[in-house]
Amino acid sequence: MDDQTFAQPATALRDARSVVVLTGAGVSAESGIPTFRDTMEGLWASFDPQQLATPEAFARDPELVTRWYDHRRLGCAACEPNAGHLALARMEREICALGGSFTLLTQNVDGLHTRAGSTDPVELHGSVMTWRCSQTNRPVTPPPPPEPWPDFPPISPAGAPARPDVVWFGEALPETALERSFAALESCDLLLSVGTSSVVYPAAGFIELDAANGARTIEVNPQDTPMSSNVTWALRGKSAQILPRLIAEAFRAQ
Ligand code: BJW
Repeated sequence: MDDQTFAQPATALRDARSVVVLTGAGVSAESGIPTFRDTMEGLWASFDPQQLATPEAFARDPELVTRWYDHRRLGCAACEPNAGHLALARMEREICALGGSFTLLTQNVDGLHTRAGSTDPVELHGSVMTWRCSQTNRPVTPPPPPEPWPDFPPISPAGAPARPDVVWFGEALPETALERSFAALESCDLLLSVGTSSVVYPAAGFIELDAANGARTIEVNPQDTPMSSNVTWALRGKSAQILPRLIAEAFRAQ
């Protein structure tokens, strides 16, 4: 991709007063975390993530579902943020230093944005690192990584199965996360959508919503998505390569 491809989106980023970034699993791919729709490997190769990430699967087979999530909890804890996460943390610092506002909305449950230095990202789909009682919703603390839960499903002090604090298909997103998202989207003049297949709602609708509000939009993804035809600029490639380049171009010393 030549420098010319970055010129317009980089200028838009530098001039934006209110920036929203929406991330998906692709941003963590180069940390070694498989994307949600990647084929699963090893023991989990025969399972479909879309079938496991549901309240129905947990009710039917809590042992299987909690084993899968604990496998992912320990996998995420063993991974490090990559250049894409670090670039987004820098983007926040640069925009805020210029007096602008910056909001990071993530569909990821891996906690890597916080570990990379992003301030208070909105975790739309929760976190695999925190767990709660499935009956009372009170937090239940998992063993520190790399220790797995001793039993599956883990049982909360209230005597009910514990579950990861993530949002499954058919469940409502956390109210405060939605409120913060819509408040940021309403006033935003630039939205970046990074590493998401744009098929899971409500996050998949954010690009259309912002485009309708007159914001400019940038998609960073190696592949087309159902939202690609709606974006102002599509930057095709891996986020760990594209984001550092975009930011270097936008915020290089004048
Ligand atoms: C790279 C890369 C690199 C690769 N660099 N990029 C409207 C229309 C139709 C359906 C619905 C609708 N509204 C709601 C629904 C139903 C449903 C839904 O959207 N279904 C669709 C599948 C059709 N939505 C819901 O159920 C939501 N709930 C809801 O709306 O509730 C309403 C309600 C209100 C009141 C009461 C009750 C209910 C909840 C959705 C929750 C989604 N949860 C999951 C699981 C979380 C836990 C877990 O991780 O296990 O979240 S599903 C899964 O998808 C996960 C992800 O966050 C999410 C998005 O996936 P993502 O991040 O985009 O990953 P991938 O794998 O799909 O894509 C990776 C991308 O990266 C690809 O594009 C690659 O090309 C790219 N990539 N390498 C950059 N290096």
